[in-house]
Amino acid sequence: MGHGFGQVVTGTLAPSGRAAGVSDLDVEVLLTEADRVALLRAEARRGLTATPKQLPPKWFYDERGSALFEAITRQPEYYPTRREREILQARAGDIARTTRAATLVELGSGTSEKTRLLLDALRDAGTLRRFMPFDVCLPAVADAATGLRRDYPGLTIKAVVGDFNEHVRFLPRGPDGGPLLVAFLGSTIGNFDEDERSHFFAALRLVLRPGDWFLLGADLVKAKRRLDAAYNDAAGVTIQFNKNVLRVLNRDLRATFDEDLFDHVAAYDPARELVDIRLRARAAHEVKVRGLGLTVHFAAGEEMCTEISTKFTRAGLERPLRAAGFKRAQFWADRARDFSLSLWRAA
Ligand code: AVJ
Repeated sequence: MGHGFGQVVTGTLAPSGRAAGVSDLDVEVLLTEADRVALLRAEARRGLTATPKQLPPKWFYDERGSALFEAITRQPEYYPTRREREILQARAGDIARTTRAATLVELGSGTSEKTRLLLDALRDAGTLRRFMPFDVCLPAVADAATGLRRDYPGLTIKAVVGDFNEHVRFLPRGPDGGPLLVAFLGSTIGNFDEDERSHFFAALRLVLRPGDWFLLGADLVKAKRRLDAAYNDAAGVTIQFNKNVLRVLNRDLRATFDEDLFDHVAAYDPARELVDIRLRARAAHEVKVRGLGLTVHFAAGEEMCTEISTKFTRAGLERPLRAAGFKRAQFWADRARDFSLSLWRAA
């Protein structure tokens, strides 16, 4: 991508901070609200004028989108969250004893619910001093930080607002020493294509120092019928989540998308080992994106890609990590071998 954002604003959010209840929160803003809208504009313009049309998945996650994703994780068909929690429950103690991390960074932290398993284990090991939730959405990091501050009184919390695709390289390291553990959970890595994945691992590796750690949650290749079910839940929550990106464009770019003119389409492609998630136009129509001065034509049946969710084999996952200079310490799966958690050392 390579947009020139990244004006760094450090400090304590005043009570006028735009998320409620975040006064006194130590926040480093790598992506300001103005940057966020500029990035959305650039990415929406590029994606809506491309053939085929596409939109990056990060724009699902306004407050409503984040809540819809949380609801997805509770659907019976959506196994990844439960499987990853199972592994974390079994291994958090190992992770804490192996890494002896002083700082835990969580990329794409969302509600940080599973992170508590790591925080508890690191606290019990007696090494943890600092937690840094890192997310594109200020309200999401602020909520996470506020809840954790109550429950972990001895912990220093520094929230970071950024786009981890762009901003991992600006991750504030601090002078305080002690190993850093960067956690990237939930198989968010599956949203990246091959190039983005290699670029991300390389950028992350440059931030880490020898003795630092990377913990990666990644979903594994499995039967198509289970993957198709996981991304087409019977309650229809995934439909709403997918269409939420249209609401975000309507609100932030003054667009005129009509959700009812699109169908949710999600299917596992075994050849590419990914779930391809799209919105398909039910009828030919035009959408105005006033914020971009753009009119976008959709043909009947035209599909716009809104997300890929890559599924991994162990070898396919490990190759680009090794290429980026990581050394594997552990590779764990749940009992059903549905999901993986792997621990990597910067070397
Ligand atoms: C948050 C990217 C891991 O790919 O499974 C869930 C998002 N999309 N259902 C995934 C998602 C549709 C999720 N990630």
